[in-house]
Amino acid sequence: MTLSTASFDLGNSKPGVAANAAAVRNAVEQHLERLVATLPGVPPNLQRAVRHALLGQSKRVRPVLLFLVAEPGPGEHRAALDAGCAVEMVHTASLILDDLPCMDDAQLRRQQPATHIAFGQSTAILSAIALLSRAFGIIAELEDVPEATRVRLTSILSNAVGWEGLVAGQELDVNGREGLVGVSEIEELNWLKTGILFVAAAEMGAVLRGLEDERIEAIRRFARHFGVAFQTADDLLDRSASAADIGKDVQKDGDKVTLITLFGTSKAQLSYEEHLAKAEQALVDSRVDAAPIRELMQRLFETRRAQEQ
Ligand code: GRG
Repeated sequence: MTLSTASFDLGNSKPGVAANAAAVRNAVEQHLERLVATLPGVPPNLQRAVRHALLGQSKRVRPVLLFLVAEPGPGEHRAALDAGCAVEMVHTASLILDDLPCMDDAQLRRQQPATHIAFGQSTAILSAIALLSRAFGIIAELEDVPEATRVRLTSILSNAVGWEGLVAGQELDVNGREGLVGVSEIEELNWLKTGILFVAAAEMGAVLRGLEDERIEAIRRFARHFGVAFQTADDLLDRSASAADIGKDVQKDGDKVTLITLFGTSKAQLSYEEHLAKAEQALVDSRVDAAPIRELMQRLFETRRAQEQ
């Protein structure tokens, strides 16, 4: 795929000055649009379904996180955006599948009808597979990134998605919740469903940037706590927010075992605060530029707090 005319405008960020989270989010949005603007040879209905799922209203947390950790120089924006958008494609594929009647049976996603509602189940499943495959194609084709790095990125993403990753989390969520009896089991599920892709995104940013192992480990720790806090906040919102507020079905957890159903809202809130504190410590340990990452987290969690009220 060639994108030779693409520009990578990050608004008011200057070379050598860390990008701010909002500008990166805009750049991600534009880049996603470019990646699926013209898809010659793709059946029009499938193309519409892919665009519907991918370009719906989203916070774009994972690609923004990847980019902020990567801190690319001006000539390196494209690779960081490509890699971030690949993670976003994987995430979108997981949302399409999660919403299907045989899984969460959701109607609304990203402020619009879920993909299977808009296009039918068969096209929804095919668009998820298409997005998942394209994600790995993008990583394989990253320009100006050494082959060894591309292989490493592929391995990180593949492990995060596969049978020890998102897929395992979904299996436990759909068919194994009754086996969850304590905080650690539920947090393991939250890790597999959400934390693991946060960690993959952040680690991919760190690998693209060429950070040494000890700092990559701190980044992984940061993203793990951030992701688990994010999932707990999501569970809290499922109980308290309206569908119109968050643009997806609520009360979907129903009888599912979560931190909240087992231990109540205040325990879940406490766990969320503890994970945020640990995320902050790991961020400091990683010695990446923390300011824009804190900005990303503040925006996310402030919006969530407002929606909970
Ligand atoms: C083969 C890719 C693939 C997945 C198969 C279906 C499945 C396994 C996993 C589903 C995992 C899942 C849906 C977890 C929920 C994670 C979560 C917190 C989603 C909401 O993320 P946000 O809030 O959404 O970042 P937006 O829409 O803002 O991007």
